[in-house]
Amino acid sequence: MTLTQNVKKEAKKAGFAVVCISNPEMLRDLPYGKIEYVGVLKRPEEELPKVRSVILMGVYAWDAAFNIVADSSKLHFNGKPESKVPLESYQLYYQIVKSKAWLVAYYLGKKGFDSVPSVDIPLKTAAVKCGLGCQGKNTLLVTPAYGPRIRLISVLTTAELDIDEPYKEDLCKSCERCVIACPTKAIEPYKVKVNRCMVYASENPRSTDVPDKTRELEKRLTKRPTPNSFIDCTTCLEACPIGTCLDGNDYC
Ligand code: B12
Repeated sequence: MTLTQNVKKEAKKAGFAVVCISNPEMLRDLPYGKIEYVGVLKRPEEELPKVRSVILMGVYAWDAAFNIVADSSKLHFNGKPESKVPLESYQLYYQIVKSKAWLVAYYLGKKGFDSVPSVDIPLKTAAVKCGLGCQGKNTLLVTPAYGPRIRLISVLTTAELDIDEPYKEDLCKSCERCVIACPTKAIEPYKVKVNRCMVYASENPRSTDVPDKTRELEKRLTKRPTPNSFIDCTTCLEACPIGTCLDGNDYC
């Protein structure tokens, strides 16, 4: 077996449902830099200067629990913040994909290649470039087998691996169920109005750029299993019929 085949086998062994390989050259036109309202998307070279290949992997997120966020910025001790606890936010699926990705990075490390997981490159568009699926109207990566129910991570490596072909099909066609389903009307086909997305509102409880209506709906609709945790909204994702194979689903 070639190194590429072995890497893909390791990724599957680690529990990833999908895997594909790209390189910095193929990924040069992605939306790098500042994202409206939230964070910065980095180039693979900023994460690992001698990177030769970028492995994109996704876990199948089959349960709402993947989206639990434990957020100490709102620590609820009789309404007063607890200053001894550091401000941190843990989203369960990031812990899951990172622990699995390290197994792939270690495998390549043992073969002599510098390798590091990254969630800071533009994961959706990178995944499209090596064939995992298309970017849907909800702007998420939509895969033929799992729809958008995939959570992504990359491993950057100095190993020269065989790259996969970009995905060409538009799986959404005329479907707009995600656009219709969003309670705050945050989605236009292929675009999210970030400050209207309930996920942005839950993750930024003190942001003043969230419209009152969105804030009100977020408070009412977001599930809070404990005072300091919430389950990120996935309405636009759950509305997607691709990869669900329910009775009467034409997409199966
Ligand atoms: C910032 C961010 C957010 C922000 C902003 C969302 C956004 N769309 O940017 C907020 C907080 C709102 C958010 C919410 C969610 N997120 Co988020 N988020 C990210 C992050 C960090 C970057 C996303 C990004 O690239 N933004 C940059 C902008 C430019 O990208 P964009 O909106 O996709 O814009 C493109 C399209 O509009 C497209 N476009 C425009 N016109 C057209 C026309 C056509 C025809 C086409 C094809 C495309 C197209 O071009 C633009 C540039 O590429 C990624 C992790 C990562 N490192 O990639 C996770 C990520 C995208 N999020 C993810 C998830 C799951 C969610 C949520 C479901 C919440 C949750 N449970 O975690 C919601 C879904 C909301 C939604 N529909 O986007 C997953 C998606 C997995 C997947 N299958 O795609 C990721 C990849 C995280 C991960 N590790 O898996 N997220």
